[in-house]
Amino acid sequence: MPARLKPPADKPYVIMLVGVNGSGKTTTIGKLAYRFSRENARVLLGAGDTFRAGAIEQLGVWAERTGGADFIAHKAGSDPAAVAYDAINAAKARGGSDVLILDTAGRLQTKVNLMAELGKVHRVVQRELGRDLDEILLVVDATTGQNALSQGKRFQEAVPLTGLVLTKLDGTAKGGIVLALADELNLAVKLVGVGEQYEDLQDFDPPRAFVAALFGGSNRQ
Ligand SMILES: Nc1nc2c(ncn2[C@@H]2O[C@H](COP(=O)(O)OP(=O)(O)O)[C@@H](O)[C@H]2O)c(=O)[nH]1
Ligand SMILES: [Mg+2]
Repeated sequence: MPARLKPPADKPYVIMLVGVNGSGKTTTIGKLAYRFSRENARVLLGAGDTFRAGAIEQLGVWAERTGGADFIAHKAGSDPAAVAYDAINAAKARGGSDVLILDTAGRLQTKVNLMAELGKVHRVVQRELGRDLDEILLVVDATTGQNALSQGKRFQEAVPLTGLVLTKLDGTAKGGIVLALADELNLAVKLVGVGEQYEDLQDFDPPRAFVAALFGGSNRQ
């Protein structure tokens, strides 16, 4: 259980990842599944990206690699809310899952209909679960510039975000924008991606020097 995530109360513990294309949602899900599976949690992955070619298979590969997470998918092009519905109900079934992680299609924050679709997926999950999701994480690529602020605001309007994931920090000394974003949205950075392998996910617990380095400044404090 990553230390910065909300402690589990009810089963299933439900996490949904959202963000623009290529930010690292599916990879982060693989890493999270690996982490939960290592703690002997029974993990179910919901293939909510029904839009991008290959996205369902990509998640399926992660499910296998991480030691047999269960996997719920519909056909490519199908309604992501229907996938979410089935995933929640499979997770809730007797003998169901400890953890459900829902993937979503990447979407530009400027596409109003896609943001509305995300809102619909969220409402279906909430309704079927009978409570709020445990975590709704916005995944942000560390190399993103000022655009991260507009991404964050629009995603927060569409769904109640609970935290941020900063990915690709291995490839850049940037990433400072996410701290401005965290401040703007009043959300914590909870996880950091530092590579493409399933071990490459860290809890975000930065020493001051690290924060200063991210801002590109000195660490005189
Ligand atoms: N170097 C590096 N690459 C990453 C990281 N997270 C994701 N990626 C890569 O970024 C690309 C897009 O990731 P993906 O998970 O498919 O993004 P999605 O579209 O948001 O689901 C893939 O090539 C991943 O391997 C990371 O933390 N570090
Ligand atoms: Mg994806």
